[in-house]
Amino acid sequence: MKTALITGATSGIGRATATYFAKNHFRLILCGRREERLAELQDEFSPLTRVHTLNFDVRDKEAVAEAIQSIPEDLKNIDILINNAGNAHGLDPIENGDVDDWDAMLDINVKGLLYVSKEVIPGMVERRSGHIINIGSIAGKEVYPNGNVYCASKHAVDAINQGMRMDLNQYGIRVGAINPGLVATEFSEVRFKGDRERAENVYKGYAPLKAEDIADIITFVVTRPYHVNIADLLVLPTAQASATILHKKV
Ligand code: NDP
Ligand code: 8X3
Repeated sequence: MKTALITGATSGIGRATATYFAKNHFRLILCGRREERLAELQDEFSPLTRVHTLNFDVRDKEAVAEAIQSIPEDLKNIDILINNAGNAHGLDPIENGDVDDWDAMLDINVKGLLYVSKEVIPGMVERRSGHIINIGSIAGKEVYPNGNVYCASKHAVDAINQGMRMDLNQYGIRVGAINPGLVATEFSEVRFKGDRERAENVYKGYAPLKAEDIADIITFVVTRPYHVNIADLLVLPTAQASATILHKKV
């Protein structure tokens, strides 16, 4: 049975992916900062599979290394890495951007993804096997007004995904990105710093993707035969045609 490590498993796409993987009896290493949610996941999935939780902030290099090195022996051979932890912070024109928001997006979405990968990849290289899924975004394919630094962070994920695939090709490690459009999760609540009304408005007037839609696709991707690597997927709600074209019913 495969072992999967999911970052950002406490909410949204990561949590839904954990649910799909648990139903498929993948062994799970679930990561996030919110300890009580990790405890809930442990209780929920333990009847289905082996679950281990890791509580760390992906921005903290030492904490990432310590947490991943502490993984129990029977789970150390990670077959699947889902680099999912991330968020947008703010939606401001560049001239009004908050430097702390910029730091958060670059430190979490880009550097955090790298820190986790740095700890997991050597084992995959040694075993000549593994599958890495990087969660990018339509914001990594297009830039939209006020998206500036979030878009930059997801364009970086796109580049890292391509670079990882090239460098790890010789070891038989599969690397691919899933790039969603609008998915109704806690994403907008984080982006708008707890402003629920503004966050809910993002998903009103059309049918956004659900976290489960992306989890279903991730599960499909990681269950293909070994010779199949789904390298790069853009997944949009039907109402969305691009980063800026969204058909809302008013
Ligand atoms: P959520 O806000 O629901 O989930 C984000 C997850 O990331 C949480 O589990 C959170 O856990 C974790 N996380 C955030 N910051 C940190 C940190 N510093 N250290 C460790 N974990 C962290 O959003 P989504 O599920 O929507 O987002 C998941 C991924 O999907 C992100 O990379 C996002 O950019 C991407 N995405 C989302 C889209 C959307 O429309 N929702 C569209 C395209 C891409 P905790 O707070 O417990 O640490
Ligand atoms: C999340 C989707 O359009 O808010 O990456 O950037 S969007």
